[in-house]
Parts: sequence; structure tokens; C-alpha cells
Amino acid sequence: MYQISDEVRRLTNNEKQQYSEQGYVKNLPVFSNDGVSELQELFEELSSRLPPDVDINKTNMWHKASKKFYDLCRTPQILDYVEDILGPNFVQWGGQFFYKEPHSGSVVPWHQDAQYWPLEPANAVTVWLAVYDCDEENGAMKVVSGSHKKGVNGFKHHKNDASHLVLDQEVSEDQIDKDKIVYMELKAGEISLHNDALLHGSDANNSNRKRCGITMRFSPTNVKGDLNEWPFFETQLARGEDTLKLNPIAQIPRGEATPIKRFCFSKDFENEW
Ligand SMILES: O=C(O)CCC(=O)C(=O)O
Repeated sequence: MYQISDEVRRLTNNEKQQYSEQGYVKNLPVFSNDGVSELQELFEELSSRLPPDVDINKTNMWHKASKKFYDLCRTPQILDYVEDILGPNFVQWGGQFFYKEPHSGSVVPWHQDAQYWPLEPANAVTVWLAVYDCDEENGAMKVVSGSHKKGVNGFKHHKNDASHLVLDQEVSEDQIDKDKIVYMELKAGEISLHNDALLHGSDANNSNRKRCGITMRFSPTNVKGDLNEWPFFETQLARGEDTLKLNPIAQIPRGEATPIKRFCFSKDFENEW
């Protein structure tokens, strides 16, 4: 269990209102300095298990593969913040790393998550946990404040397969209201939360420092994944109860497996536990 910051708390009413009006909140304290060291060790350990030719940004499903990653996602103080947005009953269905080594030119293009995700109704909160300090210089996430209000189809995405892009669907710069851009600068051990319709992305890492975020995707239990589009969509109860049972359930990892692909079923990892 990672050591928790003394500053940890619940969302204030102002933060709840900010989430609703601007689509994000940031600088929520979770881990202490010792907790951050443990978190960085976890990142080093899990990333070192990948074959050299596999980019960690192209792997997903760590919450289904690794017990250590799963346990991190069950940190009660993280779930408290999510509960303050989603209410008492919610599941986790995604968990991955967004890593940029020093001077990495890799870029996350402007996008809305909900445009990628076949969820009905579209309702998901992303926790972005800073493993290292992140700021504008090292490619912190940037968001367009309030853009979620335009809804899931509010911006036109086009395909771009350029190799420096971590995702292949992007929103062109001319659709971005530059005055509303906010950099999600975070201290290591802090989290931000963002709405699935919020426009966001990130620039290259122009520093000598590592930049890494762990994302955890949570939705209330009334959200159903379209298995025709995403056959691998499975949920793990994160808090409360799931009386609706709309989705296949992922097993809780019993040991340490390593996802080397973007999409996997939990049973794909069974032999490694
Ligand atoms: O870490 C980043 O730069 C982007 C993260 C992202 O796109 C997401 O969490 O949905």
C-alpha cells in the first residue's frame, strides 16, 4: 500500500462545480513523497517487463493483467474523489500508462475520449495520476476548458497515422479555442479528473525529465459497452454494487502478467498468474 499524503481530502463543492462547468479538476493530493517513490518503483518495474520493441503507450489493460496495478487503482482515497463525481456505484474498465521519456517527440493529439469509446450512455471519468512532476515543458496534458459542453459529437475528428502520435484520431487546431487551454500541471502523487467529452491532448517532452501518467477509467454501473465494437470490454466493480450487471466482468488479477497489446480479455492473462 502506497503511503498517502496528509493533504488528502474529498472534492469541495467548488471543485464539483468546476468539474461540471469546465470538465476537469486538478491538483488533488493522493500520495506522500514516500508514496511517490513507491509509485515510481512500480512504473519502473512494470515498464521493464515489456519486450524492448513494445511501446508502453500502445499497451492497455494493465488493471486486468497486474495485481499491483489493480491494487493501486483501488486506493480508497482515489476512489473517494471519483465517487464525489460518479456517485456510489461504479466500475473500472481501463488502465494504462502515458509515458514520454526525456526529449521524446511523442504527442497526444487533441481528442475527446468519448469519441473513441462505444459506451451508452457516454459517461466516464478519467483519473490521471502523475508518477513524476509534470508541467508544460515536459508535456503535461492540456485541456480546453468547458469543451465537454459541446458533447460527444461537438468536434470533428479525422484520422492521422503519423508515427509521433500516440492516438490516431485528432481534432484539427482550427477547432481549438486557444484562450481556453489549461495545462494540467501536477506534482508527482497528485491526480486530475477529466470528463470523457473534454477536448485534451499533450505536446512533446522538451525536458531532461521523465513524464508519466497512469490513467484509470471509471463509469457508473448503468453504462454499457458495445461488445460489437469492443469485444474485450469488461468491467471490475470499483465501489458500491452492480445490480444492473450490463457488462461482462473481468477477473481480478491474481498475480503479475504483462499486457503487450492494446486490447485483451482478462482470461488472456490467466496463465501468467
Ligand atoms: O497523458 C496524455 O498526454 C493524454 C492522456 C489522455 O489522452 C487520456 O487520459 O485520455
